[in-house]
Parts: sequence; structure tokens; C-alpha cells
Amino acid sequence: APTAEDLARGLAQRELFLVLQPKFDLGLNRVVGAEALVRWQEPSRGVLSPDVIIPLAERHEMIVELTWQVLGLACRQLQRWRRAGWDLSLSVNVPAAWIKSADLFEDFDSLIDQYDIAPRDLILEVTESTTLGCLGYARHILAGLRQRGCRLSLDDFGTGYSSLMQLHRLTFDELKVDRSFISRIEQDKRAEAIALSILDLGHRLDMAVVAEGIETPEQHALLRAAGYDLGQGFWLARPLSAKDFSHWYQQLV
Ligand code: G
Ligand code: G
Ligand code: MN
Ligand code: NA
Repeated sequence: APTAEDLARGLAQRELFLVLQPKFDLGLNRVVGAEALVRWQEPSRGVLSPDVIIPLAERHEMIVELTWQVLGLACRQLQRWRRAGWDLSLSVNVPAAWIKSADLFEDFDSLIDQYDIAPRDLILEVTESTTLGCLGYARHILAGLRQRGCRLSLDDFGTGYSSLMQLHRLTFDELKVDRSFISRIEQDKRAEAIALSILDLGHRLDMAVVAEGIETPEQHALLRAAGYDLGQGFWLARPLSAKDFSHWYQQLV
């Protein structure tokens, strides 16, 4: 397994890159953006995935730096899309440690300036556990980011234990229903009831509701008919390299 020293080198050598999972407007059947998922091109180990990278970075206090690098890569991608005339958003997963890090607004503002992107094109995904205990400081940070025009998404919704409190206290633009409910939606009436109730809850709070992990055409049809706004999943599109994403998207538009 890679060590903290490996990761420190990887960050210094810019060995991280993003793969992009397309995100669709289910009603219009159109690509509206992508979720950025980090990968690490480790010289002796090949491409490593977030389940290795993120815990290592968190254990060794490199998660904040890693998140800034991911955000930098995401902003650079948004800049390229903008220059190509493509109206696409990019979602980035941001952990609690980043939200609580020092000088966040300053660094964030200079990032946005550096790439000259519209904050609205950047969607920050936070998980319920991320916002946990955030009734004070983190809440102030998230509100400030939203004030700057960024959109906020509550990720993996339904798996934490303080979901409703987060929704009550904080304004999110988007609600991402955890894939465990979506994957069982056809066979499991209870999963279906939960997925439909969350949709109603999200709409009542003026949020766009996203289904993640759509793996079959039957799930896709059911979610569209139910009124889900947005969707991601292997049946719609796999995560793609930036290059493959461009080629694929070019053929659609
Ligand atoms: O790409 P993959 O399916 O392996 O992603 C697994 C998990 O890792 C996902 O739940 C996703 O939220 C998380 N993840 C992917 N990229 C990032 C990232 O850049 N930062 C953080 N904090 N989590 C990420
Ligand atoms: O942020 P989050 O943890 O939701 O990240 C999405 C993760 O889910 C990525 O690692 C991505 O590769 C994975 N994923 C995306 N679509 C599907 C899918 O349809 N099925 C499954 N099992 N995983 C998916
Ligand atoms: Mn996510
Ligand atoms: Na998720």
C-alpha cells in the first residue's frame, strides 16, 4: 500500500487527475455536467482510486491540500469547457476538513479569479457526515460559498443520521439520493417508498433531486416517470477521462 511519503510526493509531483462521470437532466435527456472523481497515477502502483487515496490523505493531514488540487483541476476543466462554448457544470466532493481549513474564502476567491470561472458552474458536494457538527463554523463557510455563487449538494443523502437537521439548518441547491436506495428501487417497495419520499422532500425545499447509481433502463424509466430531476450511473455513462469525455460529448452536441 502507498505510504504518507508516497502521497506527499504524489501531491508535489501533481500525480492526481480527475475522471468525469456525466450527469444528466432526466427530463430533457441531456448532459448537464459531470462529477469529478479523483485518481492517482502512482508511478510504481498504477492508477489508485479514492478508497485508497482519501483515507490515506485524511490520516496524514494531506486532505486539505489534496482537495485544493482537485478543485484546481476542476476549475481548469471548467475553463476549458467554457472556452469550447460548452455549458457544463462540474461537481467536486469536499470533505469536512477542507470546509474547516484556515483562509478558505481567500484561497477560494483566488482560485476562482485564477481560472476566471463562474462560481455557479462549480457544485460542491458535501456528505451528511461532513456537515455533522457544523451548526456553527462550517455552516458559516458553506453559506459564504453559496453566497459567492457556488451551488451546494448534499451527497449520499439518507445514509447519515442527521440528514433532516442538515436540511433544516442549511440551504442546499441539490439533494443526491444515495445509490443504495436507487439500486433496489424496482424490487424493493420500501426502497421505492424512500426514494419517492426524498424526491418530494427535496422538491418542497426547492432543491434539484439527483439519483446516483442508475444501473438499469428500468431504474432510469422509473426515476424519470417519478420526476427525478437529474441522474448519474453506469447505465447512463461510466466515469470517463477528460479526453474521452470531450470526444463523447462532442458527438452529442
Ligand atoms: O470513483 P469512485 O467510485 O471510486 O469514488 C468512490 C468515492 O470516493 C465516492 O463516494 C466519492 O464521493 C469519493 N471521491 C471521489 N473523488 C473524490 C475527491 O476528489 N475528494 C473526496 N473527498 N472524495 C472523493
Ligand atoms: O460521491 P460518490 O460517493 O457518490 O461517488 C460516486 C461513485 O459511485 C463513484 O465512485 C462512481 O464510480 C460510482 N458509481 C457511479 N455510478 C455508479 C453505478 O451506476 N453503480 C455503482 N455501483 N457505482 C457507481
Ligand atoms: Mn459525490
Ligand atoms: Na454519493
